[in-house]
Amino acid sequence: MSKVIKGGTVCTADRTWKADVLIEGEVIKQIGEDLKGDEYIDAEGAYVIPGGIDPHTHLEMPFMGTTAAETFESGTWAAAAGGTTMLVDFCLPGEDGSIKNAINEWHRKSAPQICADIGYHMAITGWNETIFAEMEDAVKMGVNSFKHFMAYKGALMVEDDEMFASFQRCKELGALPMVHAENGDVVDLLQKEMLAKGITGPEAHAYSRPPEVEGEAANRAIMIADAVGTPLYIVHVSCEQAHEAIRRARQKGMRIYGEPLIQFLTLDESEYFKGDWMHSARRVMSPPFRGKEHQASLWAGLQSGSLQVVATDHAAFTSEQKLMGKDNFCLIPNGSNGLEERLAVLWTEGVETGRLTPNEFVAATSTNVAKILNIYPKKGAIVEGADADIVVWDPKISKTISAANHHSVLDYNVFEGFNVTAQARYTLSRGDVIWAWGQNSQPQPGRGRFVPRPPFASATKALSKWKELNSPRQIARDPMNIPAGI
Ligand code: DUC
Ligand code: ZN
Ligand code: ZN
Ligand code: ZN
Repeated sequence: MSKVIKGGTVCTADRTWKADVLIEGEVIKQIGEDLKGDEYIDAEGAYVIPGGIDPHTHLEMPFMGTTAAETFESGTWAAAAGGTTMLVDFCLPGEDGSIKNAINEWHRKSAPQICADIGYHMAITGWNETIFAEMEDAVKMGVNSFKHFMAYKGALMVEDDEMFASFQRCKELGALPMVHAENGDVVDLLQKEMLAKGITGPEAHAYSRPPEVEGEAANRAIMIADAVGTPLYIVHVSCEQAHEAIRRARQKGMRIYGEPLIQFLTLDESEYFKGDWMHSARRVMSPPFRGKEHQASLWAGLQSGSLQVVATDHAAFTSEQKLMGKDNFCLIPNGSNGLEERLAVLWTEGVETGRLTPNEFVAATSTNVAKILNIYPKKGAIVEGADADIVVWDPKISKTISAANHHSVLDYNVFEGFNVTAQARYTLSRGDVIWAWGQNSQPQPGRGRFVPRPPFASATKALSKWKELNSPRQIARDPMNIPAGI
């Protein structure tokens, strides 16, 4: 059975043109004019874009004494309703510390539930010989990115020497290191200071995680990556200080990637100072929302390319779960929603305002993610042979975001009341329509698949330009790169 997406305007990361898209089975067969098929999907008046890929989610994640409420089913279903056809979720090692077991556990939980495709990143939360060895197994299992928490002291945080060693291992394996950049020691100290002063509410969350602690950690991680000679992906970039570090490193030739969140682009720190405990607690995430000047910096980064993708860090905790921290802000489970809202909010606040072109929107929500995470052009592209993960994106459907009609299991929505001006008319996952606006679509758990991501080919010159010019002895440390005569 073939299908034709008919009469739309195909919009990819690099161009926009009127064309039909013919799908056969799970893949795109042809793109052209007046294509014929067994079935037709109406795209008149709409854009035809690659399905969104959210590079950063936490579904059913055990965290801070509880477990994220969004399930693999509800999360992937909410994603589909919002035009996202794949997400990349973070695996956390369990009590035994095994990476391999964690991946198998994620498969066990996710496989029967997922309505859309999924990939994994792996968290490195300690360092020993087993982890070193199992990182290779993880890569063989299709997980080629490893996240390091520089915060959450006493729980998930890794030390600098552990991070250095793990980055070296990533380089060896062709895997991408990632960091949660916040100085965990300083955060820990500031949290204690707040509590000692009797400031126990969610506003103290913002006070205890100022932009400087993020900027410091981003700089440190970048320098460690440069010492190793590896690319680095910095998750949830929220502020100018971290963005500035990324810009500077990129200018020197380093492959540093930065991921702002849709929440950071559109919600600011005033959310913590409304004098409404629950309102603020629902918006507690790390890093926290920032001032408007930081938002301007993030938008500028997306425009200029110094920041490449927009994610959600979707980690959904119910109001009841948030109450765990009612007497102590340090115990409020960190996380907020965005999986369903990411595309519509970015379109409304980015494209409708003229900050981003539709092509830049596609790059940030899909294509750049696929490229950086090494699944392009199977995902993130509208080209012949690619998976038919496609969204018929209708810029004329407006709606008001509300917990009353979202698909998340959350009892609130941090974007409550936002008016968005575009929606997914249809969402296709590998050729099947899994969501149709206004047509009472139902989730199809178990339909989604795990997408293995292969290791990267290493660049022959992974070191920064600056290092090449100024530090021959440092280059000599890399056995692959010993200049003659040194
Ligand atoms: N930050 C959050 O807000 N939630 C989950 C993990 C993280 O780093
Ligand atoms: Zn994080
Ligand atoms: Zn409120
Ligand atoms: Zn996260």
